[in-house]
Amino acid sequence: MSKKVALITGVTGQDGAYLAELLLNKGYVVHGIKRRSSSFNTERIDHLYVDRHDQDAQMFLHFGDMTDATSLIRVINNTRPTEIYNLAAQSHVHVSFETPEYTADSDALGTIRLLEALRILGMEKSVRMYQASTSELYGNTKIRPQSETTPFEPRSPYAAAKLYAFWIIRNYRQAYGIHASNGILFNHESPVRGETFVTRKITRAVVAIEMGQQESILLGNLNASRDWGHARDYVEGMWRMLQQEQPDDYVLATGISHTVREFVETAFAQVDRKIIWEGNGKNETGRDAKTGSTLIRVDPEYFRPTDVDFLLGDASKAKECLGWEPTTSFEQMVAEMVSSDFERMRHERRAINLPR
Ligand code: NDP
Ligand code: GDR
Repeated sequence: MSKKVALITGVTGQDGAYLAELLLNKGYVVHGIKRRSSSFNTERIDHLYVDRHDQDAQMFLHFGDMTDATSLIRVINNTRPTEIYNLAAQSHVHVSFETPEYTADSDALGTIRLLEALRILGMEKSVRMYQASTSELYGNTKIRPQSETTPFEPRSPYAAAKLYAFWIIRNYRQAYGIHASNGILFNHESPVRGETFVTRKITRAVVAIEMGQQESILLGNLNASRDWGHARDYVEGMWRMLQQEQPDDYVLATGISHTVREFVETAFAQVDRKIIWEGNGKNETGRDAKTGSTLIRVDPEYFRPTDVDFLLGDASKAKECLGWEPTTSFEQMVAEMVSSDFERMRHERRAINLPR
């Protein structure tokens, strides 16, 4: 039997790295699209990559960009995938308020460029496609928990762009019979989560404070609540969606929501620090219960023009149809992230030979 061939856009990102590893372990040939950058951007997948001249090479990288249709057509034509995972996106919600047009270009129009590339190449009946949709689509809906039938209320340029992508996937499924599925994924994190998302920002800060390299951390909305899972579990769900006979849309979530404040408390608990909160809103601070030193400060800079207050997912459909369930608890995930950041920072210290 010939090998399955996957193409991953956004292969250099958190999910791209976990998914590439999963697919390689399943025996796929994996092609990834990476964009040109002035500094190295393949750190998350370097451990998976072997030189393409090597006989054992199963993973290949290609330059391309979601804003450049010609590059997408060329890569798809050259690689002839059987499955496409569209993970590439300007994925930072706050940044999308600063770069709304670019966010729409890469996240919304990028998706239609991929779909059209399949039609242009006559591959719309032979490829299965996964679209990285998001719980941000629900915005501040009052319906809890949120499932596949909950109406969307996007509250950021990012969410509005992803809304277009969600619907164009559905439309092309209906209009042209493309096997394209939306995964409506709630927040998922890991040790390789981007450093500016709140979870990784916190776990890095816990370690930097503990190692005496930083005194405190500046954060925004501590009351926002998210349904946080582990990226390793969620990429398994993506793959399962494309193994179904029929394309469909599925929520992946843990069914438990925690505030940013609780994330902070759980992360500092890993180093035996208890936080005492004082003040409120934009004047709130968090102090170390033992030493009294201020570890958390709220900075209005990190508040968004509009934020999403509370997300809680209902993944019953994925459980029933895909047999998918999260395997990592919130506490396990936070512990893994803090411990990995410790390892990384110790290694960096050694590398630059700082005194201990
Ligand atoms: P990351 O931000 O870690 O990765 C995004 C990837 O997209 C990176 O490889 C990035 O490249 C690439 N990229 C960005 N813009 C372009 C472009 N114009 N052309 C080509 N590639 C581009 O995101 P995650 O891995 O966390 O998320 C994966 C996808 O899932 C995203 O679409 C995100 O919006 C969505 N999502 C994520 C959730 C989460 O909690 N993680 C939840 C729900 C949806 P580079 O490395 O060069 O920056
Ligand atoms: P989110 O993730 O917006 O949910 O999008 P992020 O970690 O950026 O924010 C979560 C919540 O924390 C609040 N917050 C802060 N956020 C950041 N980044 N930095 C801070 O200092 C800070 N302080 C408080 C935010 O206001 C927000 O309420 C992520 C991305 O991965 C999207 O691509 C994905 O679609 C959704 O998750 C599901």
